[in-house]
Amino acid sequence: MTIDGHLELPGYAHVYSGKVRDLYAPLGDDGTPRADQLLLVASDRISAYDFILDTPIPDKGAVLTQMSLWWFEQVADLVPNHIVSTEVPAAVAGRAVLVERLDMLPVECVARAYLTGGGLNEYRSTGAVSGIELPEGLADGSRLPEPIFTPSTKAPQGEHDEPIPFAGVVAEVGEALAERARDLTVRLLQRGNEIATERGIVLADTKVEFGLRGLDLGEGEDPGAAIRSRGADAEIVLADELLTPDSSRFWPAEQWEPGHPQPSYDKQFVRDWLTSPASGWDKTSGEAPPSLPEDVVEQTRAKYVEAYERLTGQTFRI
Ligand code: PZK
Repeated sequence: MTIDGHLELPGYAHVYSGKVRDLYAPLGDDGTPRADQLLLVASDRISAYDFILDTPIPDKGAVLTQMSLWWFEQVADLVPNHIVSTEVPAAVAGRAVLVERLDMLPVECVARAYLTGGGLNEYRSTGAVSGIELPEGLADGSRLPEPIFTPSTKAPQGEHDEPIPFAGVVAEVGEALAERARDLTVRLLQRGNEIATERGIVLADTKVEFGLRGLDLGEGEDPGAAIRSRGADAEIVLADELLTPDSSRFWPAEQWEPGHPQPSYDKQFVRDWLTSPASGWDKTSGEAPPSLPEDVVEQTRAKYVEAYERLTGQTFRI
């Protein structure tokens, strides 16, 4: 471990760390970072109430990585993906993938099949979400008549993404690419729910990341300008993770009941303990949350493994 918390991986240069994942660039024969590939490493870190907890959930990174890989296969007929290889250093075995380096679209592609969170707030104040008029009388957790595209900005680390209308995506990437990203995002969530709901999991919403293959950026060229002018001629590729509990709200299908916030499939034990008197923590205090007790860690690990096993029908092995 380095002082700033990421792993020291021989043959790789650390590029960037998100809240729960790290990016590395493989070094080429000349010892410099390759421009065409990245190593995406999922950690066992977990967030709750906008904090990264100091207690890891063992195997979370591996479960979510294997789940993404499985989902990529389930949607391979809809869109190509960025995976190059699952052969990775032993230190990150099972929780890292080697991926094709793409030119990422500068927007968050979000689809919602059920109404909750920020979408519900928008609906309550305007009757619409992302400019899409919805029927009256919807409640927290209601299933939408059909999944909708509700994009947001890509906020810098530590800031929150802001919802934008579809026209904002068009302004960033051009109309043809905006329409492709919208249609793909909605189809991915639809496919996800066709599979997940019959296996006991509702995917309320999801955030997906797309990149472009073959944009062929010139030296010093502005990527945004290149995407707007030539993006529609490039190939759109699914990147990052797909339909995991970190990118999507997972709800237990059996307990789904509109009219109140739905329990989280994966994080409910963590939330319940953190907001119970046992934790001694006040989520409005601004203080960092306390470490999790062993039983909460173990129950939460079991939920991630259960989600993987229910979805894939495969036994999780590290
Ligand atoms: C890329 N992120 C988000 C993910 C982090 C940050 N295939 C790609 N090509 C180029 N860039 C990215 C990807 C992917 N995936 C993804 N940022 C850039 C991210 C994981 C860990 F720290």
